[in-house]
Amino acid sequence: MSETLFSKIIRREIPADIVYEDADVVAFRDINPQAPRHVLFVPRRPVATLNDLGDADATLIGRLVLAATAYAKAEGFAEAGYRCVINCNGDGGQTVYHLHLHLLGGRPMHWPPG
Ligand code: DGP
Repeated sequence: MSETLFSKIIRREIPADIVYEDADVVAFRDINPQAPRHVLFVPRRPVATLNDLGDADATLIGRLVLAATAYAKAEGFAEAGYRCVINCNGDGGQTVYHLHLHLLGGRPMHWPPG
C-alpha cells in the first residue's frame, strides 16, 4: 500500500496530539473531532483497510480495541459510554487508507449513524 500521513504521524515526522502508544498501537486526537473525546487508534504496521486483515492479524485488531477501551476507562468516560468505529472503503466513509479505530465519547451518540 502507499504510505499515508498516519505513518508520518507514527514516526513523528508531522505533528499530532499523541495520547497513547505501545509496541503495536499509536493513538492521537482526531484533527476534526466529531465528539468531545475523539481519538484514533492506529496500528504501527500500515494495513490499508479492514478487508486486508487475516487470521494472523487477530491479535493486532484485538490490541487496537483493547487499547481504546483501556483509554476510555483511564480517561473516565467508559461508564458513561462511547462508540468505536472502523470505516472501510468508500461506502464506509474511509478517507485515510491506514486502518484506524475511531473512539468517540463525551456526548450521547445517535443511531442510525448516517
Ligand atoms: P476515516 O474517514 O475513517 O478515514 O477517518 C480519517 C480521520 O482522520 C478523520 O476523522 C480526520 C482524521 N485526520 C485526517 N488527517 C489528519 C491529520 O493530519 N491529523 C489528525 N490528527 N487526524 C487526521
